[in-house]
Amino acid sequence: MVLTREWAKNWRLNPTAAVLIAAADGAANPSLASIHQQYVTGSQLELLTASAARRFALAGVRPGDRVLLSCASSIETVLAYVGILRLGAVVVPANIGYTSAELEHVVTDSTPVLAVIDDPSRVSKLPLGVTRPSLDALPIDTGLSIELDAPHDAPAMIAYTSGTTGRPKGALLSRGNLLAGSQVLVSEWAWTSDDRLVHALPMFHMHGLGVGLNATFTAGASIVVVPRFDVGDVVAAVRDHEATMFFGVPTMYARFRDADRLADLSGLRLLVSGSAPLDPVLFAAIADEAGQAPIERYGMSETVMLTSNPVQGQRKAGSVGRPLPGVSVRLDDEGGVQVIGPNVFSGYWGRVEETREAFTDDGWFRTGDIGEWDDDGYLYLIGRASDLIITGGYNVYPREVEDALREHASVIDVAVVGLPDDTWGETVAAFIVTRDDSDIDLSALEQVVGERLAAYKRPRTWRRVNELPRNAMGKVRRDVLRQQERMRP
Ligand code: MLC
Repeated sequence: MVLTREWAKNWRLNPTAAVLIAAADGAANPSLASIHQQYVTGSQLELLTASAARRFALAGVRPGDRVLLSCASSIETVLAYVGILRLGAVVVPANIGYTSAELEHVVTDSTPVLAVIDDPSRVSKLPLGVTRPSLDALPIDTGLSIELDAPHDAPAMIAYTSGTTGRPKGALLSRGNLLAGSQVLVSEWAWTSDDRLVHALPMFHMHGLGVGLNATFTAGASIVVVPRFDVGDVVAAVRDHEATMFFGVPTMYARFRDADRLADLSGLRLLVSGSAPLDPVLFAAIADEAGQAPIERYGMSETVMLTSNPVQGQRKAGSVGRPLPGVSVRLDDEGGVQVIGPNVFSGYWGRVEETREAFTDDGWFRTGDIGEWDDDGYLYLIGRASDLIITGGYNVYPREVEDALREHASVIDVAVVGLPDDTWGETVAAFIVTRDDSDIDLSALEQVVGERLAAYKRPRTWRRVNELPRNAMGKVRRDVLRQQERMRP
């Protein structure tokens, strides 16, 4: 399916960097390259994504229909993603690490007509079936014309995010939201068609999709996709593809530090860190060894990106920077961060009540984060209104883990908290009160969470306690649990 270019034979391609994409159609710019020495130019990308859109259309997908996308990063994943959007259908990304139960929830809630998924056996009974990202099982492309002129407010993505109220809910983003989110980054980060981004992020969350892919296409730039993050593979991709940018979560930079490879990022024009707080000590190590301070920015599934440190000007450690142009950010009386702008989603799919609660009466979205400004207008995130844990850039809501644990008969009370960790930022810990003062049956509890929750949500620390510390209102004192853990010998 993907065409081979003659000149590509001379291109030094690291076998572990799977894909190079350039949306730009410059003669010198390849569009897609794979470990099999396959390249796609900008015009081929145009044809292949139109073909993907036509295949979806022939299979029966209509504009506005939801299509589940749950795939590892690859050429085919990118083509399918763009194909769904070109047809005017709605992408529903799902983490490939979700258990069957988590995937089932997303399917039941978003009612996709079709699933594009690495392992088709994981989803059943969709109206138009299930296909692999190669799309070979879909009808042959007949040249049917795809002329999409969808309005900006047409839905484009439903991004699932867990919450304080139990099961994950889908943030509904329009085409205009995604476009505004990527356009502003292209201008703020001075992205040009000469840029080449090493993309080692998952292609099922806002960081990898809304920032990595969308902004690259908006800029007409290139991507080297590393299908699974690995320090050596990223270094090789940077070197072999003369990359200019790398975006990562702090855990990725911590792994560079631990491997003593930060200096290998020094040739890049831009290093961006997001999805979790970047420890100022790690910030300083990157600045020292990679020769430039990383750009910290702030985003969410519901909003694409809100703020960023500047390309030109001071990049402050511990700050997520200033509001992006066109995006307004304010703090309420308790420091709660609120946002309004063309990037902000319209609500949660099918959840009227939760949508109403998420917005103020005058239309600002309550992010759930607590912030403060400095005198230069830089925002610092100093806390969270919810008990959200961020581990390796993934959000984990304690409520979801606690609910899973309560399913086990021996658990009579439980609190899940985040413990600080040098590599993961935070790790998940469970404090459990068991029936009859019995010891924890660890393998039984691990089985309970293993059946219900993706690996990143599962506790890594287990403690049996006689009772949970509570305040006068009966609310669990998670700070006390964290403090107790710090004091442990
Ligand atoms: C993997 N594991 C994790 C984990 N990732 N556990 C906790 N937290 C995580 N983030 C589990 C694995 O399943 C495995 O479990 C064990 O940890 C060791 O796995 P590993 O091989 O060492 O991990 P790896 O696969 O290398 O993944 C680490 C990672 C990955 C950092 C590359 O977590 C990652 O890609 N993170 C980025 C997440 C992201 O894109 N976030 C953006 C959200 S959008 P076991 O049981 O098998 O041993 C957003 C908005 C914004 O937040 O602003 O960007």
